[in-house]
Amino acid sequence: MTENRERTRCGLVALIGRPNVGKTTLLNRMVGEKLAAITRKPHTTRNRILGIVTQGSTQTVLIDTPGIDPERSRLMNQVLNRTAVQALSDADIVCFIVEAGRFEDGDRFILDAIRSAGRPTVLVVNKVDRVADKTVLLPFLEARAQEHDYLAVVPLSGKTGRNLQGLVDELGRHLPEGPFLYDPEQLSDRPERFRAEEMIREALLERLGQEVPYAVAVQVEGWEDRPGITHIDALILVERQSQKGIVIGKGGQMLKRIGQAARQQLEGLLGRKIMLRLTVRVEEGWSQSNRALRELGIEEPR
Ligand SMILES: Nc1nc2c(ncn2[C@@H]2O[C@H](COP(=O)(O)OP(=O)(O)OP(=O)(O)O)[C@@H](O)[C@H]2O)c(=O)[nH]1
Ligand SMILES: [Mg+2]
Repeated sequence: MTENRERTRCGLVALIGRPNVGKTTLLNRMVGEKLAAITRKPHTTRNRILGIVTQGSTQTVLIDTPGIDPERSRLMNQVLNRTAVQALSDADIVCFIVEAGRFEDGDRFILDAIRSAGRPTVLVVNKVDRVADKTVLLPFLEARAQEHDYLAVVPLSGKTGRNLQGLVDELGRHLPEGPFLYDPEQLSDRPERFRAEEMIREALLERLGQEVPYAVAVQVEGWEDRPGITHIDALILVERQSQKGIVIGKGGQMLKRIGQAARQQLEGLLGRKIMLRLTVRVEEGWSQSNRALRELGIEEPR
C-alpha cells in the first residue's frame, strides 16, 4: 500500500478560458461521460464542476469553470468570473483553453490573470478540426508559445477527440506525486440531481432565442426512484412573464419538446426510465439577487 502510494500522481487541473471556447466539451470528453451542459451559446457553465480521470497510477481532477468575461455588469457574471479565478489559484496546473486561430482581448485578459496567479499552465488550442488550412496553425502556435512560458502548447479537438490523449499524458507528466483524492471509479463530485438540472438547462438553452438563456435557471425539486422508473420534478425559473410564455410556447409545445429532449438525454445517462415533470415559474430579477443565486447553487467561491 505504502509502495503504491509513493508512485501515484494526483492533482487539480483547472479548465480556464473565454466563454464558448469548449471547456465543458473537453471535460465531458476526457471523463467519457456527459457531466454538464454544452451549448452553442456563451455562459453555459455556471458552476465549478469536477471531472475525475483515473488512468493507471495517475488521477487528474479536472475543474470545469464558467467562461471568464471581462464584461462584468451583471451580478451573475461577476460571481461566475470569481468562481473561475478562484479555481485558477486552487489548481496544481492550469489548462488555458483558446480557439485555434483566434486570440483576442478576452484571451489576453485571462492570460493576465494566469500570470498573476503564477500557476504552471498548459495552453490548449482547441477546435483544430475547424482549421481547414493546417499551415496557418503552426504560426499561431508559435506566436502563442512566445507570449508566455507554458509547460506545453497542445493543439486538439474536444469535438472529434483528436489528440485528447496527448493532453492527458502531458498533464500526467506534470502532476505532483501523491495519493488519489477520489475513488478511481468516481467520475464527478456532482450528484445525479445536478446532472438532471444541467440536461434540462441544455435542452432549454438550445431551443430558446438569444434573449432568454441568461434569465433561465433549473432546480430539481423532487426525485423519487420507483421500481423501473424515476420520477423527477423540476422547476424552470425565468425573470419575466413574457419569458414564461416563450418557454411554454404555443399550446405548451415548446415545454413539451424541451421535456422530451431532456428526458431522452437523462434516460441514456442514468440508464433507466424517467418520468419528467417541468413547471415554469416567474421570479423577477433572480439573476441580480445574491440570495437567489445562492439558492440555485450559483455560489461565491469558498
Ligand atoms: N468544431 C468544434 N466545436 C467545438 C469543439 N469543442 C467545443 N465545440 C463547440 O463549442 C461550443 C461551446 O462549447 P462548450 O463546451 O459549451 O464551451 P464552454 O467553454 O464550456 O462555454 P461556457 O461554459 O459558456 O464558458 C459548443 O457548440 C461545442 O459543440 C471542437 O473541438 N471543435
Ligand atoms: Mg462550459
